[in-house]
Amino acid sequence: MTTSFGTIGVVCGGVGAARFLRALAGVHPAAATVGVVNTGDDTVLHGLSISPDLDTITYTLAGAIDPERGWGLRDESWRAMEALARFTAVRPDGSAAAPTWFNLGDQDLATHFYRTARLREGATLTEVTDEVRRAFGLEQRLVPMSDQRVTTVVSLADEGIDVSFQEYFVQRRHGVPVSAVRFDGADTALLTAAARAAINDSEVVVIAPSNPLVSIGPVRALADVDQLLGRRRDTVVAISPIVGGAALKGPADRMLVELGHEPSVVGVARLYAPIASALVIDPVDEPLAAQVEAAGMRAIVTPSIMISPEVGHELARRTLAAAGFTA
Ligand code: FO1
Repeated sequence: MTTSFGTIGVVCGGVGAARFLRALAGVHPAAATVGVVNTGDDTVLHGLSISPDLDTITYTLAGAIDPERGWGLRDESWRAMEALARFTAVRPDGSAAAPTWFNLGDQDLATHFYRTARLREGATLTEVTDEVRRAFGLEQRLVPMSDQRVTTVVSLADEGIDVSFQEYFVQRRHGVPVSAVRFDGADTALLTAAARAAINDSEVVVIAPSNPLVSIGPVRALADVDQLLGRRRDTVVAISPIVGGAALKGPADRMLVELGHEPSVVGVARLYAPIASALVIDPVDEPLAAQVEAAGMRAIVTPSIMISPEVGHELARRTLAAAGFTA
């Protein structure tokens, strides 16, 4: 067993990852944690560069997240969105101006204004993310998976069209069947140097309880990521986002089925076995532990629904211990 303040790298999507990072901060120094964050959900609306997963994690760690929604800022107002609605009546057919289906709160807009302006000045997303992190007073480091654009594209089974992730997730409330997912730009986009270091050099890498297909999938689609993780899989631990056959949040369970995977911890284990040696599963899934092991991963059984800080801390401790690391 190692006891140290070594760096923990966490491969992250949105809400589940944010809550895990918050829990991790209770058992490990925040400054020794690096989140490698999915940017496949990023979008441009009103000319603004929006990075939902980066912002969800930043706001959660800063204690500024809206606790009910799990995204956006608490005590938010929506005056800008209300004012935008005025223009939808006069918008000519075919114009995409003034979209109101994606809700941007008045304070949240400030983050997008800043990110957009800095990117236009030539800053990288890595630099801007660090500036936003410092503005919110976070000690954890957060790094985008890539400084180049990678776009998660979802093929809709019924409509027979391809849409961006947010058009699927928010506009259609992730309520329509999906026939395929792809990550445009992932074949040429580079893992950022900071993300590569977090994945390669951290003492432990945790794959957060995020959607394996559309949150962790875009990170894995970048060149080298699976090889880097696979080379050190003994110290890579994943936390299942599926508990009792259902997603803790979002459409992961339905997506797994629609894309040909089993919607259970066993399906998750089959996806992660090449890159991680252990899968943390909730006691409700203990009967499937042998199948997780048959899929090639050690099953670590511990409560994984972070209903209280204590449960979160124990989850974080057990996750690190699974890689031989004591917090
Ligand atoms: N999710 C919604 O369900 N509806 C929204 O209108 C919405 C707006 C939004 C604005 C900024 C932001 O950072 C996140 C937002 N989200 C919204 C959440 C976002 O779509 C999801 O968290 C992810 O992309 C999935 O991880």
